Amino acid sequence: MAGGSFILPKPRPTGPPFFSRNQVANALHQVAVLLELKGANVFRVRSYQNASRMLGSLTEDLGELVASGEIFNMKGIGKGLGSALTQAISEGRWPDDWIDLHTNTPPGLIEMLGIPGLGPKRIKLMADELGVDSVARLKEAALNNEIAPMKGFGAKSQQRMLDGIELLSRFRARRRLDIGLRYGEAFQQRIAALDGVHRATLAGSARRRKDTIGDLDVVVAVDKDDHETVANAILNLPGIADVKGAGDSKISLILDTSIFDDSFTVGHIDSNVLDAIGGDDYEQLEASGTIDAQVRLVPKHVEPFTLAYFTGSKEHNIAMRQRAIDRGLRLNEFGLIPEDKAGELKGMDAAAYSLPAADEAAIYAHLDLAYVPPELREDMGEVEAAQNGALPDLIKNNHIRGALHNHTTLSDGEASLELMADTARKMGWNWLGIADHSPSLKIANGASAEDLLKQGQTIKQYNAEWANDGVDFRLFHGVESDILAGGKLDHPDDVLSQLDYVVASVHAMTKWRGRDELENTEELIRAIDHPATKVLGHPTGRILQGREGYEVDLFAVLEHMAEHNDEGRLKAIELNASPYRLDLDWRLCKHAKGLGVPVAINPDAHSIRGLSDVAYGVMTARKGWIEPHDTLNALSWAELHEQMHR
Ligand code: DGT
Ligand code: CA
Ligand code: ZN
Repeated sequence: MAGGSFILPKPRPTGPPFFSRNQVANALHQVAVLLELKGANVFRVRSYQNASRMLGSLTEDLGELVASGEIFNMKGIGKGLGSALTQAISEGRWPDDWIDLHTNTPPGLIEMLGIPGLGPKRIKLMADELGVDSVARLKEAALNNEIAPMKGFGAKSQQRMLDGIELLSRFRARRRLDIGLRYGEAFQQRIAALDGVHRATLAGSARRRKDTIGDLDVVVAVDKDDHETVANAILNLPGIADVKGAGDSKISLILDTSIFDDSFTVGHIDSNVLDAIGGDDYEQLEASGTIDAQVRLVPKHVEPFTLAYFTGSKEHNIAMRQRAIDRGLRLNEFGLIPEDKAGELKGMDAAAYSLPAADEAAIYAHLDLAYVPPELREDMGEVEAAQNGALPDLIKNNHIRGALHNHTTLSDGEASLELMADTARKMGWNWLGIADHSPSLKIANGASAEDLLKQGQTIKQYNAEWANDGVDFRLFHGVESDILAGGKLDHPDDVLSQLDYVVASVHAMTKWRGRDELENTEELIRAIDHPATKVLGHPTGRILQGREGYEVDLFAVLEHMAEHNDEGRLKAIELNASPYRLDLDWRLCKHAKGLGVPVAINPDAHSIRGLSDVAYGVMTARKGWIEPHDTLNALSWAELHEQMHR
């Protein structure tokens, strides 16, 4: 079911049709759920559910069906529903009883619907029998063991509710970068397309490519005369679930998934990642999710200052403001203003005396700094580097020539070796590394030594054919070896020596999370020391918004890897590019770079679509000051081959 919080969407300003098919299907679904919460007749509930489902899979145009009256002949749409939909679509008004249902349902019950795996029936039961009417009350009741004894509930389902509450609160607080960007870019594009908008830019942590996003910040350049019309148009965009505050220059909103043109899906998720983020409930959690957004409208000449300010980070801003103060200037979201001219004036009045800036680069230039890319604005030495001409020349997507950690149908991947190679070639890559799971990892269908070596033969054959045909593309043959007890790898040495490389990674998370940092660090180092190991895979095992990684002293690990590299043995640290991981953390990338440990940006692709996750790795690498020559990805296959077999 497509998402949406429990709010009836506002009509779009230009109708009919005033609502999209998705919005109507969603509204019907909400009504069904609210009716069920109220304890309404099951047949009534079902008729709304059926209508919602029917609309969800409708191929005809809903607006036309309504206009022609054809809607009344659709299966499952009676006279009542037909009139309700006609009124909504052609007049932009939801039926009064739907609105009443939304207004009269206690907000605490609606909040409980957000708990993964908890449906209206059981919420009603708990409300009736225990007086549980909010998530907070539910948590209290579960902790007091009041839920388990209820008929049809039990200890297991009580625990699951507690887990769900924990998941929900984490999920509410911040969202992963991929999801935040999906909302942010959709919202930015809708605003940019409005009449009167010169420019709309996604700012804040999304622009800085942090691994998780609190809320979205959008800065919009609009002529003063157009502020009001643009502000109104923004309030009427699809996907706005609620308005928290609205003025001419600042709007605070809640967005939901109806902002997307297509219905919201999360795609394939690697099974052990999925476990950590809510399992089968995850998609529902995401589809009914929301994200807060702040929009700032400013005149064109002020916009660079506003954009710089709301891009942050707060720490970077403070460092910049201090630099301005040292030069007798006041830096804020309105301008860069000489103190002697501004005097007692404040805000926009003072900004009338601002030094001019056509773009952000001009602001940096006024402060004798080179332009600092948004990803670096974390007060991690970027201001000093910008002063000394020492900013890194950051890696970009088009520097990526290949990646080493990818799966095929030999283990738990969805695509064949051939299809993965073909896709990589079509992406313009120069090489691709295949590293399927090793035998111990049964849940990921780890491949036997025999099958692995057979895969190696196929790879040799392909490579020979390409060499023959003058095709500048090669496959590398590796394995993602589970790190076993004592830091051992998962194949005998005579198997490993036939491969190009090993990505050594930890998967027995329960065991590793139950041990202390010292033991984990020692075992990791032992696995790294194996001559076949070329890459340390997802170095902490963290799943963003899911679970913490195991304890490990990555500084010690990196220093140890640096010694190997100094002595000519390739030991790279993975930056797992899956947006669920982004592990190595960006903060440590800079450290790896400083030590001369190469970073391997790895999509950990389990499908052809998964290969493009490398883009999130590039974002994180940029945030970690990584330049092309700090990675394995920017090498040609010949260069990489040389480094691996040195
Ligand atoms: P988030 O939303 O938690 O993922 O992180 P940000 O960085 O987007 O932070 P947010 O949304 O609170 O504010 C957006 C930017 O506005 C922030 O990066 C820097 C700027 N800003 C907000 N509050 C302050 C402040 O008190 N002082 C300064 N100098 N800048 C601030
Ligand atoms: Ca923000
Ligand atoms: Zn993998």
